[in-house]
Amino acid sequence: MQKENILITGSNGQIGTVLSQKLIEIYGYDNVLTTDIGHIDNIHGRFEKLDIMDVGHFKEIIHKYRITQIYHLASLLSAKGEKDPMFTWNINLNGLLNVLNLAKDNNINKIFFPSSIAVFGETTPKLNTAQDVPLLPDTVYGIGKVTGELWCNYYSKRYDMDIRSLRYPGIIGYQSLPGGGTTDYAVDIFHKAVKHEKYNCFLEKDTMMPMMYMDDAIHATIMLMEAPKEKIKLKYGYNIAAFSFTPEDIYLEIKKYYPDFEIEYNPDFRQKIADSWVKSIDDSKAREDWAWKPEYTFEHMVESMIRHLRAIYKEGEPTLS
Ligand code: AKB
Repeated sequence: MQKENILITGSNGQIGTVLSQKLIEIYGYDNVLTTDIGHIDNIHGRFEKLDIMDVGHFKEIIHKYRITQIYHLASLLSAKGEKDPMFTWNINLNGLLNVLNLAKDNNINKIFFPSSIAVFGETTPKLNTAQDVPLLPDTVYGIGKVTGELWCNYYSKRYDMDIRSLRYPGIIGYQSLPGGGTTDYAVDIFHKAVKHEKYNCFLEKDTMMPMMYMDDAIHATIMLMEAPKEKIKLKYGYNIAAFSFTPEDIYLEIKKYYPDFEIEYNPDFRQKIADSWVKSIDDSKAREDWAWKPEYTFEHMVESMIRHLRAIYKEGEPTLS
């Protein structure tokens, strides 16, 4: 069996932090290289500073570490991306094209591209949204994900490359903090509750969005990447789903653990982004093709988040990415 050497871009991010540790656990410390634009202390793996726009340096690193697989997580998220659309487009789309071209020319045998529910938009049916639906996103992040999926599909077919992709819903985990997304509130709210502080929510109380616990998101990623190639029928982002809820739903569930917990709703520009996305997802294609199934229910996720964050805060203020 060929020895795999895995490179992760954006490994300091919300998903990257956790996925890196999982990949090290599976493939071993010496077979995983974490990379990001800067270093942070809570990555416990081999690390190289890497700007994905610096193709020359990127190529050197691929050769130096004999990289065979790339998990390309580096990108700006939906809310932050709106601050400078051209900059976001450059990093998110041209960054992906750098990865695809380097992979094509340097014997990379597998690539992971994270897509998102941000591909959906105004013309997409909002409930139980199927795999193949109209996509007309309102954010530059969403445009980058739709276009990114199309490029992945193109490179897979044109150059016979093994590129795999998931459309992540909002991800909730205790191990890391998200930054710059629209679904971030669903992580922030836990930190406030555990610290006995009031939460100021940037969305309306009845804004329903698809979400997933971090453990399930990592599990889905590993399942997809380890599935036999013939099982991967879609060369673009697979829908995956776990549960959907509103800020009021999660507030009321957390209140069961913290009866004095208070929330205030002050929607800002992120409300429009959330409204343009869908409310629930049909992930039957992923279930059929590679046997995807989430483990965590909404209630189980809330219990687990609170249990872990209580333990983390007992040690003092957490040093999360
Ligand atoms: C965001 O809110 O931008 C991300 C996403 C859903 O892709 N969490």
